[in-house]
Amino acid sequence: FRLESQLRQAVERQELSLAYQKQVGLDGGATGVEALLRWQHPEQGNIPPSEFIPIAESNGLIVPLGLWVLETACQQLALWQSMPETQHMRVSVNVSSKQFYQPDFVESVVRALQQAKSAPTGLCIEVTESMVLDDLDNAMAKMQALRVYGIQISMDDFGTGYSSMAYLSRLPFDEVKIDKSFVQMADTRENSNEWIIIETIITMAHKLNMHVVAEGIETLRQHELLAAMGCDYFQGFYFSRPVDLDTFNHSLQSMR
Ligand code: G
Ligand code: G
Ligand code: MN
Ligand code: NA
Repeated sequence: FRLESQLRQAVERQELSLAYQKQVGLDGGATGVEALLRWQHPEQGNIPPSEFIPIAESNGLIVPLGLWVLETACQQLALWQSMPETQHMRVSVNVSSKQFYQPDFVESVVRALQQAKSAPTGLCIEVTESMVLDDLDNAMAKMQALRVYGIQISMDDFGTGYSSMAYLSRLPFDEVKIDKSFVQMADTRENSNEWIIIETIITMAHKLNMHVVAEGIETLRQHELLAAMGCDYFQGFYFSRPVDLDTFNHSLQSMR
């Protein structure tokens, strides 16, 4: 209960921040970032999202928190878009089911983009399969509305659900993110069957005109195998951990 009331005040007290984890293309250059919410608690230090996001989901706080994430990410996106070196950088934002199914979700995303004066094509919304399956028709309508604005949609944690394959072909995703558990499982066994599945996912996604991001890349071997299989973008500790904004901007500069 204490954590809950403290979370309520976290936005005003400026205890929330976004960490950014870069995504890279085949040449190793940064193509975008995933924004990940962080809570710096005054006494307890950094509380992981796995602890406070479920609380926020159960009491509805996720809606204002999620809005803060969107607004902050869009402001940062506008800054990157205003500089020639980073003008094509894409920012991916995670949303929760409760947030996504708010009747005014699409409007709130568009408003955040407009207020920040950022181009919608630089924003990607990450949704999970289980979220979409909660209310398929409603989800479809929201995804189509987002796409009218040029906002991208990613299916996060792909491979962990039950009916991923069937729904992927029916829903207007721009991107599939192969879940890190899959990438890591695949690396633990020689000639692992998981690699066959990953390769199949990549082939299928490409045929559906979606690009593929592999997350949870921790080793050179994983990167090389996935690149050889035609994966388009890569994310994971091998390239960078999620870092604060200053660290991220510095890493971009030092790459030049
Ligand atoms: O770095 P990592 O520990 O950040 O994130 C753990 C989990 O928390 C991930 O599943 C991620 O999707 C989720 N998460 C991180 N940031 C956000 C956010 O801003 N909104 C929502 N809904 N989930 C987030
Ligand atoms: O569920 P979602 O994909 O949004 O979560 C992203 C989560 O994955 C974050 O908690 C992030 O810190 C974590 N993550 C990112 N790269 C790696 C990695 O290479 N290895 C592991 N174990 N976790 C990672
Ligand atoms: Mn994600
Ligand atoms: Na994921």
